[in-house]
Amino acid sequence: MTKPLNLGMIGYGFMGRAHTNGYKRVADFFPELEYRPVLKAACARNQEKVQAFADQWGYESTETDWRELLKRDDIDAVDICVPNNLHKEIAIAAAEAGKMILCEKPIAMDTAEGEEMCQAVEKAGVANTVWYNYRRVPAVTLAKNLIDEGKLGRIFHYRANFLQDWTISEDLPQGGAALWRLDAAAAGSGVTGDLLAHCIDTAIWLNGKVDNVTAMTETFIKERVHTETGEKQQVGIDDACAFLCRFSNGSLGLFESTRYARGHKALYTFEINGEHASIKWDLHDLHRLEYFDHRDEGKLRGWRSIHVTDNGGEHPYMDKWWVPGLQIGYEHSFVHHVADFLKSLETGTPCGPTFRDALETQKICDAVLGSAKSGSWEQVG
Ligand code: 4PW
Repeated sequence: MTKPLNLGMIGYGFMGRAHTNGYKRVADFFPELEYRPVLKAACARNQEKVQAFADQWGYESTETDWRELLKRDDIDAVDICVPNNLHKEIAIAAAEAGKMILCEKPIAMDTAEGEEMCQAVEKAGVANTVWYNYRRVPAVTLAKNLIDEGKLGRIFHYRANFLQDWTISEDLPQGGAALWRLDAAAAGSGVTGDLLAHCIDTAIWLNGKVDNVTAMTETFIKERVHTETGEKQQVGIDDACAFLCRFSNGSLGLFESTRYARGHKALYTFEINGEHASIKWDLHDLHRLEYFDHRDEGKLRGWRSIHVTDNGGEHPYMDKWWVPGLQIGYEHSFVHHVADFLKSLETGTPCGPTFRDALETQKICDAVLGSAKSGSWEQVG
C-alpha cells in the first residue's frame, strides 16, 4: 500500500521543472517505494505564470505566497527552487511548520545562513536534503563505490572543472527572474556558488574533508544593465574562480570554474589519481567512467572505458531503467535523488547531502571567496 507524500513546489524555473520531472517519474521506475509523490501545490508570486506551470506539469493547486503554502495541512514537504537569497527564510519557516524540505543548491548565501537553516531542521526533526544532483549520475555513484572499496588506494590528487560560456556578452543584463544567477544580491556569488559548489559537493563525498584553500576570482565584465530597472549596475559576482586546496586525507585539490570558456556549455569533469588507480569522468559523456589500474597485467594495462549501462545489477540505479546498453540522461539524476529521498523516509536514515552536509560545501565556498579577497590561504570552517 503506497503512502502519499504531498509536495509543495516553490518556484517554477529550470530547477522547478527538473525536480518536478523527478517527482513524476519516480513511481513508474521505482515501484517498490512506499511513498509516492503527489504534486499538491505550486507556489510563486505571479498567479498567471504559476497557474500555467501548474497546468503544464500537473500540480493540483496554486499559491502566490509561500507562507500560505506552509499553513496548509495537506502539504508534507516543500521544495525550495527560488533564488538563493530566499532559501533561508523559507526553509526556517518550513521547518517550524513541520514540513520536510528539499532545497536547491547552494544551501544558502553564506555559512552563517546555512548554519541557521541546519539548526532549524535539526530542531524540528524534519527530513531534509539539498539538490546536489550529480552524486546520482550512475557513473559518479560508481566512482564513489570504487573509492570506498579501496580500489584507488591512497589518493594523491583531485581535479575538477566546471566550464560554461553563456555570460561572455557584455550586453547580457543581470537580475530578474531568468538572470538572477548574475545578481550578487540574489545569488550570493557567481560561479563559486553556482558551479564550483557542485564540484565541491562531489569532491567531499568522494574524497572527504577539505582543510584549507587558496583561490583567485575574476569579474571580467564590471558593469551590466539590470533586467528590471534598465539601470547600469556594478557586477558583484565572480565570473571565474580557481582554487587549490588540501584535503584532510593528505591529497591535493585543484578546481576551476568559469562562464567565459568559449565553446563549453556545461563541461563538468573530474579526475582522481590514487596509488593504484585513477578515475576520470565528464558530464558531456556522463555514462562513461574511465579507469586506469596499475595492477593490471602489463601488456593489457591502459585506460578502461567503463560504460555504465552494461552491467545488470552492478552499475548503480541502471537496473531501474532500460535493457543493458541503453542510456539515461541528466534528468535521471533528479529521479534518483527523489527515489533516495523517499527511501530515506522508509528507513529513517538521512538522504545526503543533508542540510548539514551541504553546509560543509558552503563553508568551502566561503573560504574560497575569502581567500580570493585576502590573497592568503584560508582555513575551512
Ligand atoms: O546548478 C547548475 C546551474 O545553475 C547546473 O548543474 C548547471 O549549471 C546547469 O545550469 C547551471
